[in-house]
Amino acid sequence: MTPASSTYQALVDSLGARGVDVTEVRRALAALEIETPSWGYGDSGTRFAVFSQPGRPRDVFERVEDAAEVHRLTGTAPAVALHFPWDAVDDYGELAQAIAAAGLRVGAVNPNVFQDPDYRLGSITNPDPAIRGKALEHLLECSRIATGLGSTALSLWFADGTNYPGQDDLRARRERLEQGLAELYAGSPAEQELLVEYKLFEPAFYATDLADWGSALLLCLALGPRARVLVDLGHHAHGVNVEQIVALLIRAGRLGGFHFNNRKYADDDLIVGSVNPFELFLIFVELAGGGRPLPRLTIDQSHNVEPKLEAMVRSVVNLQESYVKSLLVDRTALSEAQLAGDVMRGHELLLDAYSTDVRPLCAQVRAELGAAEDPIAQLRSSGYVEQRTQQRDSDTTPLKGLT
Ligand SMILES: [Mn+2]
Repeated sequence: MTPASSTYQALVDSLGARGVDVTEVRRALAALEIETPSWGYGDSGTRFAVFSQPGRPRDVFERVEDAAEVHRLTGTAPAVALHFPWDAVDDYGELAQAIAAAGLRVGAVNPNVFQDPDYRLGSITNPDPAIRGKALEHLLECSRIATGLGSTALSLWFADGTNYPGQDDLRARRERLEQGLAELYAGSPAEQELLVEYKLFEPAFYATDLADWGSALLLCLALGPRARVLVDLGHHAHGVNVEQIVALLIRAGRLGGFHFNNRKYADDDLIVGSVNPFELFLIFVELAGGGRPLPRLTIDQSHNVEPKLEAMVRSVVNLQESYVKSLLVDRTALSEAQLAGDVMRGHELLLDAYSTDVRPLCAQVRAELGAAEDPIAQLRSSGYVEQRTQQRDSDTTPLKGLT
């Protein structure tokens, strides 16, 4: 017996003694699916600098290649979320083929209505109807691209908002938002989910048009059943209880998905679970205990000083571990403690699960999936990054897509 397998067996024995159905936990982890973002692989930066990394992908085809490597190592990242026009190509059939050949599928499609100079005062809330029309046309185009690529979700985030009191009429902006998205809803196919993401502030510093889960939920309720709220961990005020938002949205049947990342201050887009792993665990406790299938789970991060591929692998591994820990919560005992008003027992039951070292179990399941027992070590020893650096940084062939 190898040291790794003896550690695994010890964990299985101790979980069994606690009454955990280990087979069920392993099955659940094997079924976990995380979408990684194409935009998380390429160059990114802060407002102050972009630090290019050796071997970074230069177009969507190379970003897909890196996403496939993350899935190969972790076994849990079979879908890649795309962003347009960043991932725009002339031939979407060719892109679909490349994604399938890499063993992946397309996750959510993310339109971009925040970069064009026309959107200085907003996209679908802009006071100028012509600019609102342009934004709506891009959203509808992305809906068509999503359909063509076999994606079942359009993930919507709007940078819309105002910087000064009096800059625009708050109610008029809301009306424009509702009208524009109602047109998108009507113009998108029945199998396409519309995920509505909210964010407290930035780039708007006075009033963001979709600032919180309440404003997103009201919009979704007005639009219809396939409009659901997307929660991004970096988009709340400090101290906001995100797991409670998750519980409320699950209860309302309107939790559409997650953008995982972590933050210390604002929308920092750090590796998920790196700053506040306990919060991540508590979110999974709500997700796993909601009595519904998990919603769409996507990573939305920007890796600036850390190696991008390793950061993505670490993120998926952190999600695997957090999810497994949430499955270890003794729900029956928890419910009994809660009904009995036993405050400390209820809290202790969560700590029991959170404090369990689940790494051997995750390693075992990854191995069974044909992925890596230790994905980080395998990435480092495989030479993947070095090979891509050599190939990509010396290749002068014109690229097929936008960078
Ligand atoms: Mn996001």
